Amino acid sequence: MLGDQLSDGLSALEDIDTETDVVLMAEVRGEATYVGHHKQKIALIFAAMRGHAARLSARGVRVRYVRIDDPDNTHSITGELERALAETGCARVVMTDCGEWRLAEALTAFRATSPVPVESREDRRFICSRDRFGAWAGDRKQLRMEYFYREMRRETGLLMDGTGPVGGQWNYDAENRKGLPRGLRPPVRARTAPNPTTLEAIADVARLFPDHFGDLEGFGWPTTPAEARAALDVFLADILPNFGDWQDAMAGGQPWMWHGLISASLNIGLLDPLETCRRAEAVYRAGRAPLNAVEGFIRQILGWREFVRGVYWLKMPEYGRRNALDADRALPGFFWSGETDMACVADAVTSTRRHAYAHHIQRLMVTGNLAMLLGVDPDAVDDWYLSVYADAFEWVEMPNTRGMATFADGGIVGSKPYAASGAYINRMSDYCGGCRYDVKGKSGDGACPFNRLYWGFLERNRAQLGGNARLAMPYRTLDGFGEDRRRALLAEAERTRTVLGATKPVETSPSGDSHD
Ligand code: FAD
Ligand code: DLZ
Ligand code: SF4
Repeated sequence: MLGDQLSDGLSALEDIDTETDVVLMAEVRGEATYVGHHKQKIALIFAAMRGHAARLSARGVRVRYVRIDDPDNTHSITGELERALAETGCARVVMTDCGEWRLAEALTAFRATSPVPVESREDRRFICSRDRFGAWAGDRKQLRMEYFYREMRRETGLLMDGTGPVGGQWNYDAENRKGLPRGLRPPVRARTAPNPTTLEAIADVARLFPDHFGDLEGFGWPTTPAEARAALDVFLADILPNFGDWQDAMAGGQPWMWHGLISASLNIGLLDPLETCRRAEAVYRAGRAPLNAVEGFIRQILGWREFVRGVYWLKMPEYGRRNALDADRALPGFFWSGETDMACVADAVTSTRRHAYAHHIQRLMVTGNLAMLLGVDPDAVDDWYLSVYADAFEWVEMPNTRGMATFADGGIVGSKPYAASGAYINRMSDYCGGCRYDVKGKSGDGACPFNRLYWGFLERNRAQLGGNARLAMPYRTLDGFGEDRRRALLAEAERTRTVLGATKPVETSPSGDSHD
């Protein structure tokens, strides 16, 4: 049982015989360092694994639990499988399909040479199976989340009125793009106080992974299903009603806004996605939250989360090599340090460092947008996103990064790049007022770097993007600038790329030990 398979009812355990069977769980350096995960992510996984093992043991299940500081630990999942087989004499291995291509490959290789039969069962915690997604994708020319989402609504009956969507519309996104009115502050959010098991895991990570990126102080993630449910209860009652209206808004020093903070709990198995959607629907049906909020929330889980997972398994491993815009720059060092005068970027990185969290619009429109405008190599972008967030697992991280945020997949996840100048960030946040740069400035050192990078991005990628109908308007504007101004803009954007990218990036070693 892997560190993101901590669900009751996991397929590998559904017919467990507590007389004879042994559950293997192993804390291994291989998984903790294949990228330099944020310290909070490692602490979360270790705490949640330890808690889950204790609950299984209390139910009479025999658990072979290998701790990170076990002197005999081989520090890889397959190494621990081999050691367990040798020491227990078990006659077969049963597992649940693993979530990342990298480890799935290693387990396939293990299976090929295993002395005992190895069975890998479907991960039934997802709403849409990989086969079901493959059947939906079929030979469609384009995979669009919206059409997939409608199928999922019909199949699950979520927010359905007979055969049609509740309220007559499938998607209320247009109502969910409001900027934050001046003076409106997001609610104070209660985090989960670390329980004794969590405190012990935090201490272990501080001792064993001191050089990994990120702070451990202020750790507030649920590490048990009960804690995750309690946090979800509070969200559904108090926060969800406003989730829709301010879903795309950002504010300085406000990491949480009206977001659910549930991705890490969902991804490691402390919460069930379908049950979470049904509970949100019940809040709407009881008249305690408006439709735009509840539909928006359910769409993120039933739509986006399931869609990106389907795309990942459909397209890997080729997807992980995609680089449609030939991006080749290094990731600037301020993605790790947060030391930049760009107030929006500094705030997103600060939140990331402190909490192993940034909300969706920060990931998409601030750091992701900037990485795309700068032309950062998608491998470096993936490495960063996979390292820095508590909820990061490649099946969900990669399609968001290589697909949604940077268009490196060439249009599989989204129909156009989410490229934006400073005007978008200004409209959706209060960052620009306190920034050294002038968001309205078009050129010169004092002008917002996003502005010239945006036009430079369009000009630089004209061959790949010029024919995209959804970019017709910005390209018309760019063409209206005339040849000389376009050339000057491109030159200034290139200088900005060099100046911003010139900060020596911290090497991303496989152990990630130099990330802080
Ligand atoms: P909320 O805003 O409250 O949304 C509720 C839930 O919907 C989330 O918990 C999540 O499970 C799901 N969801 C929302 N948007 C997406 C999405 N685009 N794709 C998949 N699920 C979604 N999410 C991860 O779980 N892991 C990642 O590694 C990850 N990397 C990302 C990288 C980039 C570049 C971008 C743009 C997005 C990424 N996301 C990732 C999606 C999204 O940003 C996070 O799921 C969300 O910020 C988590 O916070 P929350 O629980 O408060 O979300
Ligand atoms: C992320 C992670 C970490 C940090 N540590 C472990 C671990 O020690 N043992 C384990 O079984 N799983 C861990 N994980 C989660 C795995 O990386 C994850 O299960 C795979 O990447 C498949 O999604
Ligand atoms: Fe970000 Fe530009 Fe606004 Fe500064 S002016 S906060 S860099 S968008």
